[in-house]
Parts: sequence; C-alpha cells; structure tokens
Amino acid sequence: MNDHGVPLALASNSSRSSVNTKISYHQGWRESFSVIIGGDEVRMVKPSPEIFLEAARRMNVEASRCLVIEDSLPGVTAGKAAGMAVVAVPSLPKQSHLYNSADEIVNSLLDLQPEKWGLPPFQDWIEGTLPIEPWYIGGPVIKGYGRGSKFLGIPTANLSTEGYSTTLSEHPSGVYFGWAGLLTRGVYKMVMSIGWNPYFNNTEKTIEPWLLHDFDGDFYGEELRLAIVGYIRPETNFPTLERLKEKIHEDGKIAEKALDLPMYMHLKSAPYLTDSSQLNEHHTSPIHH
Ligand code: RBF
Ligand code: MG
Repeated sequence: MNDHGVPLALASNSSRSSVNTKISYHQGWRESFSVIIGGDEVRMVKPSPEIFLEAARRMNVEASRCLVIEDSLPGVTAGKAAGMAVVAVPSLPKQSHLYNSADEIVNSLLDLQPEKWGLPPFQDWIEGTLPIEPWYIGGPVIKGYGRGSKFLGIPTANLSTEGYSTTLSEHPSGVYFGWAGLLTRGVYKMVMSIGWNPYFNNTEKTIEPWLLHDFDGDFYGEELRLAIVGYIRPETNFPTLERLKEKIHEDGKIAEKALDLPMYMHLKSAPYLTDSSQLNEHHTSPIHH
C-alpha cells in the first residue's frame, strides 16, 4: 500500500507506548504507518468510533473512504460506527459467526484482497500462489482418518500435530505447498491442507500433505520433512465430495506448476529436507538460524 501512496494508520486500544514497543520488533513497520494512535490518546476506546475517526482525521482522509482491518469484536463495532468498511480477521477460530456486522470475514491476512475495496491489489501473488517466509516441519508419517486414498484418491501423508502447537497456531489454516523430503527416498513436490477440514468438520487441526508422486506402497512411520514455501487458498466447505476432490486436484496442479518457478525451486535443496542430522525443530526455519 505504501508503494501506491495509500496511507496506513495503526489504531489500537493498547497504550501508545506499548504499541511502539510491539512494533519495534518488526523491521520497517514504524515507517509503513503514516499515523499511529493508542488508546490513551482518545477519550473513548473501541467500540467507540473515536479512535478510527481520529486516525482518519490525522491522515486527512474521509471516514467513508477508509477500510478497517480488525481482529476484535469491539474493533469491528467501532469501525462500522465510524462509517468505514470493515474486514474482520477473527482472532478466535471458529467464532466467525460473531463477526457478522463486518463487511467481510477472512480467515487470515493471506486472504485479504484490497482490490475488493477499491484499493490497489497486492502484487506478490504469482500464478495463483502467494510466496511466504518458508517454514519447516517434520516427523514420522502417521495414519490419518483413512479417507484420503480410500474415498478421494488423494493419499495424504499426515503428520502428528502433537508438539506443534506453536508452529500450528502461528500459521493460519489453509492450503499451502512446498517440498517434501522422505529421508530414504528423495524430495517431492507437495500440496497440503492445515486446519479443520470443514467438509469433514474435524475437531482437531490436522496437517495433511499430499506428495505429488506415485509411490509403490505406504510409508507410515517414515520420517517426512516439509519446506512450506507458499499459500494457495483458505480451507472451505464444499457441497459434495466430488467438488472437494476437484478443488484439491486443482490445488495440486497449481503447486506443481508454481514449484518450477526459481523462487520456489531453490528451496528444494534445503538441507532440512534430506539430512537426518538436522534437528527436527519445527518452530523456525533452519536456514535462518
Ligand atoms: N478439506 C476441506 O474440508 N476443505 C478444503 O478446502 C480442503 N482442502 C484441501 C487441500 C489439499 C491440497 C489437501 C491435500 C487436502 C484438503 N482438504 C480439505 C482435506 C481433505 O479433506 C483430507 O485431506 C482428506 O479427506 C483426507 O483426510
Ligand atoms: Mg486488535
């Protein structure tokens, strides 16, 4: 947005000084906002519209031309009361029904489409994919719900979600892709879902990678290493199993094609994928350590 001259404000109920501290950990954030305003700088905090109206005033733009992006319910209320368009990114998963007064609800910021609101589009999407800061997880392949190969012809090599609570909560649910290393076999293209599989209404978040290769047999128990390099779409529900299956195959085609792009291809040689001596640390990237 900055490159397009669209002003950005950060308006938080937290005190100005704690906002300053928080953003100081992220390079470049301070400079990307033309206005930063804390809860101690207004008379009434959210759900009052005051903080957003004050932010608009300081940016010198009309409220009706502002788009609010909010994760909290009081924030959504405040934005609507200010006469602004509001996109909610609910902080509580599966609570999105509470955010009905928002103009749109997205699962994560990965799904934000500024062009829907008259703003310039994000330009980092490429061939139906969004490059992300790569992240790495691994572990022995476990048996899933037994639906993948049986019902769908989509055999997923599931990872246990035990011990991944931080990694998993740091990454929104959705359909991602990347490279999969099986220590005894090689490195393969991979597309995966992370989340609750709305079609099956799972109660647990699962990691379900589909290795885009025909294997002879199962490999339950084998060590699987994943480098997740990009995002495709949010998880959604489907009217029929057939439609879900079609969509997953489409995801597979998108991933296959995108992984040939140099920007994704180069991660095929990440040591983590093939080197068993690399610690199976799942919270951060072994490359950036
Ligand atoms: N399940 C859903 O309910 N909604 C989805 O949008 C969805 N997308 C998926 C995308 C990919 C690439 C993969 C591999 C799986 C996806 N699944 C989704 C999960 C799918 O239902 C599950 O893997 C199979 O049922 C096997 O358990
Ligand atoms: Mg907030």
